[in-house]
Amino acid sequence: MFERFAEFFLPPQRSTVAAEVDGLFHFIHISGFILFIGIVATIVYFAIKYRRKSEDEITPVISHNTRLEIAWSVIPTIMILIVFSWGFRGFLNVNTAPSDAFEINVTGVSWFWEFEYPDDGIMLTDELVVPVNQPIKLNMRSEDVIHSFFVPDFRIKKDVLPGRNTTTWFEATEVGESIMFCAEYCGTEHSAMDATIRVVSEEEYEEFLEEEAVDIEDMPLAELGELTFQQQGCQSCHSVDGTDMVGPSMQGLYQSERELDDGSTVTADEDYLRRSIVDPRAEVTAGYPNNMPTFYGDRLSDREIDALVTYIKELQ
Ligand code: HEC
Ligand SMILES: [Cu+2]
Repeated sequence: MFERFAEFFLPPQRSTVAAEVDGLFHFIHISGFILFIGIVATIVYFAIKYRRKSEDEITPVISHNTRLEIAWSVIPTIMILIVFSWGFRGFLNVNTAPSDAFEINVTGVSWFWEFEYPDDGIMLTDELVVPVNQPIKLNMRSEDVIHSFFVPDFRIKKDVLPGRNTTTWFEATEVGESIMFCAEYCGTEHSAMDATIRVVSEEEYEEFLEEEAVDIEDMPLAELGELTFQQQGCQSCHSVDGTDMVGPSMQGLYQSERELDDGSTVTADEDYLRRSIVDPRAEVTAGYPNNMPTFYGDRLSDREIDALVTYIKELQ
């Protein structure tokens, strides 16, 4: 019964800390509700009982009531101490990852998330794949502004800051998909800054690692370009079907005349495409904000950049 009641108000409990967080939430919620009813009922009762009954009625002088004063000091103090110790225990629990946790690096970029598996050389953007019943520690930082990593099903939320590392952790308790999103308003595409967390069994996780570790050296350039385009979050700002997003669409870009914000024009040849990726702030297309991330030059290999250029050229 209580479980049903809990899930009526809150998302499913899918991590080891969820039940404790919810317990405290319901304690505060229900005791607040009981107090509210009690206080309102007392107000109504007193208003009726002690209403002015005649013109010359005089109120008796009562200076204090010791028993009542002790009661209304001690009871709330006890309740606050319960909430404090319960909350503090939860706070420590949520902030201290178990020492055997598996680590994943998370980077918030306006407006997508990157999940990097340092030991396996895997980088994902639109989903995070993790094994069930295994503590996962997230080392998080932001590439630009303040973002916030929020997974309602796991009851975790932590700010992700530029120039500083923050961490959080979770242990998923069932196989399935949960949604995570940015909970700090961070600009135009903030509402699209989400990702799926796919919790899989131990065996499926092994399979996932094998699949992801595809030999990129053997991949045809255009295919690698498409993969890189998705894995590097390009698609969160650029469409490939002509739709205008934060940045211009990549469709039909190759060989077109681009007008820059200093009034000059250039032809979008291979070299321009490459320059736009490795040094995006040098030439800014008119009518668009100058906010493409500048890290791609360092991050991508020459082959990956060639692959992106090949892929964009084919989007006619
Ligand atoms: C945060 C949003 C964002 C991301 C992520 C992003 N870009 Fe951009 N990009 C822009 C914006 C805005 C412009 C237009 C302003 C400018 O020229 O810098 C642009 C311009 C470009 C241009 C030149 C387009 C033109 O009209 O001449 C190319 C090519 C490009 N981006 C490719 C990429 C690739 C490839 C990636 C991924 C590796 C990527 N971008 C990631 C926002 C982004
Ligand atoms: Cu954000």
